[in-house]
Amino acid sequence: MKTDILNRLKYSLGKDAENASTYDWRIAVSLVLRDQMVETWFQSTKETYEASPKRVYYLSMEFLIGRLIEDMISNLRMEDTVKAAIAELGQDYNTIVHDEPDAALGNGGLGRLAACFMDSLATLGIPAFGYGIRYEHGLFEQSFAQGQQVEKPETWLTQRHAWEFERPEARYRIGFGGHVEHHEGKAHWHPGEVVMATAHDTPVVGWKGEWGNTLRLWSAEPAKEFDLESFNRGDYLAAGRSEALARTISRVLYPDDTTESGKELRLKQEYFFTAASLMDLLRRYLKDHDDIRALPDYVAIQLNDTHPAIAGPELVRILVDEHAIPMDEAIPLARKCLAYTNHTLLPEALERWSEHLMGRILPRHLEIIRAIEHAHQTEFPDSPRILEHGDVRMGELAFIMTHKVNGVSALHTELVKETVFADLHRIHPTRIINQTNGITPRRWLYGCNPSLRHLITDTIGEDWVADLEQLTALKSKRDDAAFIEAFTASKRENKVNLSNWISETMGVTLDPDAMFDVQIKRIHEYKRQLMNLLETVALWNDMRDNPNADWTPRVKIFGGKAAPGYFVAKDIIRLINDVAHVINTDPVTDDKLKIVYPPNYNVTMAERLIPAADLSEQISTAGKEASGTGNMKFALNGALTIGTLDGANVEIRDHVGSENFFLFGLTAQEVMERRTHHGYSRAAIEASPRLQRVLGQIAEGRFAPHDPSRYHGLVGMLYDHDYFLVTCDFDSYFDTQRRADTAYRNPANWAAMALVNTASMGWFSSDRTIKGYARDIWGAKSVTQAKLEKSA
Ligand code: 26V
Repeated sequence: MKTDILNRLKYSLGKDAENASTYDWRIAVSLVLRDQMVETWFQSTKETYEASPKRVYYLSMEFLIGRLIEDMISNLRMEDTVKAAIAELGQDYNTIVHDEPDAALGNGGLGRLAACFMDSLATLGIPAFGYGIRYEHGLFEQSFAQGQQVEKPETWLTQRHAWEFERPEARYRIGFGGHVEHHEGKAHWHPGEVVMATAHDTPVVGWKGEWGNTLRLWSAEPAKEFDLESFNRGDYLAAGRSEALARTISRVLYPDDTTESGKELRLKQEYFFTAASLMDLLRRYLKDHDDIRALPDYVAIQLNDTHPAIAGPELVRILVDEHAIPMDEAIPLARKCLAYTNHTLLPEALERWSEHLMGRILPRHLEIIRAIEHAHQTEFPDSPRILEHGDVRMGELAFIMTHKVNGVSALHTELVKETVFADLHRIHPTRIINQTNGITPRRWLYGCNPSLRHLITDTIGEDWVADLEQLTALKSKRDDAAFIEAFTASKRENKVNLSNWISETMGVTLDPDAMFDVQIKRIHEYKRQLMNLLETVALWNDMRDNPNADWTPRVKIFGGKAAPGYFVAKDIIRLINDVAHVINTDPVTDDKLKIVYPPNYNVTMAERLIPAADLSEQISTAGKEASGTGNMKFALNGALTIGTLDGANVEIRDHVGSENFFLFGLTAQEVMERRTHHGYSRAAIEASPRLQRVLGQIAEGRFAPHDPSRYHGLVGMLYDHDYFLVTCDFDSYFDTQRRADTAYRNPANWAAMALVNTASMGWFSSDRTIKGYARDIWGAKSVTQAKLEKSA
């Protein structure tokens, strides 16, 4: 290993050990690890060609993978070797590992789910490709200036990306615009603009390095590199213009996960990566099959939300225009290959494109969408329409063009059936199914929580890493005082580590024995960070009223970004920081209450915070959070949840037991009902003196003395249009928090409850989720499993 690293340093980076920087060392180590993966990767490709199984293609606009180096080291089981080599080379392992920038190619849950799925597909030995976009700039970097969010472009690619292989041979022409000609019943699309999609492959190797799949990300390049004619004329700007325009397509990840709509560039990104992915998978298919009609037997394409929903019309276009398959046959053939996952019910996040824009950017596709609409209306005259009020509705298009539609938690799937797709569900009653989300135990326990990992492995062996249900064996330790003590010590170690990091980076001193209460996720009104903050102020008031009472010390930790154009979310961020400033400098509550909000929450920060949490905040307005996956990560790492009956919280509570979960708040049904009451929020505020007091303080400028009207808008909103029912759930939330305080005062009992959480979370492994997709949607098999069965 040492020699390999030094060789890489010398021959790939042109450096010797004396002059190497941390960056050089990190790239050298990464390249050595990448070499190790390549063997598995080639072997998997070879076995896939031999077995000719069905392949899975996961199309996603986002893959929020974070850092890869530790994943690689642990999946390859090389921790000891790598650590020893680095130490012998006189370097520091942690410094090297922490030098890697996060690959932040996603906004939140949807992108992180795609990353967990890639890990599980590889661990299960299912032949699969992830297809997405190689954004030059991932999700923006967040900092705070006087408490307000400031966004800076993210620049992970200014450094070399050690894990990828550029594939200059995998290049496709992607057309936009232009016009369509019809002669003799055939359509000919003549695009007005062409860009090239070039592939960059990152190997994804599963647990124990037994199988490797590919994450193939497309970057956009000009079709003709450079306009020499303009250059020679001396028009240097024109010479570079078309190049710049083409590259714009993969330049930046859209940072808005709900309200961004109607943006031409976004539509181009969607078509760009979808079309390139389909061309690529069809080329692979046609290399060893000649019957295009057998495509569904070999290809399963999963659409991660509607972002790649243009895959339906695009596949039909290829079948009809390039393979001369009649339209009425092409539509069901395409449908058999495609499936769609819905990740949100928020109306503002349901994609729609104006017909006008669609016709301008993708004229042939608009014709095909009309044909799809016509065919569906003919068969089901009372079907809802894809084309409505001059818009193309991507949800309806995705539903109609796929053979399975899934929700991401039991509750969410029922709501999908009852709300967004109620009419389509009546027409196609077996199309909608549930696949509750999951998380990879490799990153979210083995990798991020070494102290707990060791304790578990010492107790039940190591097979849990690829078979998480084995954690149930830990339930019997609930009454084993020595084990509970070790479990508590592991949590405390993680809390001390986090406290050290907070003190170094933010200068705030935390008491590791206080309850660490964590809410980390995108800032959204429906996720109700505001309710958490109001409860914090109410608790502070009570503490100040009665400073000598026996309080349970708390640290409230927030993390998350707001979309740059989401002004209410940005006000909430500012208020958290303003309140933190006042509370953290109050001598009366100094040893009882602290608020910390480290900036730039990302995957790496989640890996630090989750293992150190005692209490997990999952407090969305019931019916709004499709699933949540952070909720699973916390419970797996031994935090108790305070939460509503929303998304996967419902199933987590079923698994861990209601006595080990702090439930509060209105149900999804009650939420819908409450909204019909006139003046519900004013009534709730009037009924709660505690809430009234807090809102009064905020409105008066208690937390912004030099700008007292700063939060009038926010407070006014709670009085008059509290759409997410913060006011209605406030009292029950506050009371439940006090129940958590009381429980925390009995540490052994708290630890036993936390242990039951860890021990009960096996079902939430993304390995279980992927097995469900493979069985119920894709009809795909594990090649490694088949090999095992054959040799048995
Ligand atoms: C929508 C849009 C709209 C157009 C602009 C860019 C953009 C980017 C992302 C989205 C989709 C947001 C939906 C989403 O992230 N849903 C989350 O999915 C998680 C995985 O299933 C789930 O756990 C969360 O509850 C759900 O909010």
